[in-house]
Amino acid sequence: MDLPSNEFKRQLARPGVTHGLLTGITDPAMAEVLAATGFDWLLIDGEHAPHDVGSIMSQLQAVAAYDIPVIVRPEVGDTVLVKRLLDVGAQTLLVPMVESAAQAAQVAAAMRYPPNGVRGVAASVNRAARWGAVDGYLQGADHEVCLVCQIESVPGVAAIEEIAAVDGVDALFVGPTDLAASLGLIGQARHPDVLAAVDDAIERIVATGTPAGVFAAQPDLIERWTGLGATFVAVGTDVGLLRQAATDLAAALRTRG
Ligand code: 3PY
Ligand code: MG
Repeated sequence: MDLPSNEFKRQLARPGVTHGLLTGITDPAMAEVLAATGFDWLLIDGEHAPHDVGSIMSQLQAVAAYDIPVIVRPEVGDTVLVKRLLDVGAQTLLVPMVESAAQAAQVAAAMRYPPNGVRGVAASVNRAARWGAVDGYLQGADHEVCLVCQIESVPGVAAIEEIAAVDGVDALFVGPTDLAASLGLIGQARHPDVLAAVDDAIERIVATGTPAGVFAAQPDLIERWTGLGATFVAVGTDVGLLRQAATDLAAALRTRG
């Protein structure tokens, strides 16, 4: 069989804006429910959700039946963890808190086989190669991986141009929540100084010619940051959407008496 194409990487190369959802509920059924709702991509959140490599594989398997690409966010861009996630079939990784070109280069190397990188080789026993059924997996895998570095701290913002220039970095994604904390404004992601810092980060990423993404869960912020050139936007989380819908329903029932 053919090596699975990385549709998220193809989306990045096309003009236009894509919208995705974060999933932090670890059950495979949750990813499957979201896969059929019409979004352009899903992001499995291994940074903040209680995931392990096995539960991430189960969500990837559930979503594989649907026509939607998946990004996986590991808790850290550790070389061994990156290898394990790629081996279970993740193709796009969103690595949190990248703050230097050296850090980005380490993750880029972890995602590619020698001589391009340092990824360990075991194609016949991993899901990425469909347990050995994919022809030419080892030769083609480097072309289908996609690295998105998350910019979400003052040092990360300062290093945007250097990080974007690293070979193997495909896109940068701005995290307003952690950036607010790094600016001394924890919990105030809508503070004018935070919004201005996100504006600046997006404009500078766009100026490098690298695709820019951002987390923006409110319509005005989606408009603001796509207006500055962000082309892939995480617009919500499963927990947030579920909680809001349940809270609204309960409130509506209470007002009926
Ligand atoms: C942040 O805003 O810090 C994020 O990580 C968004 O996903
Ligand atoms: Mg963050």
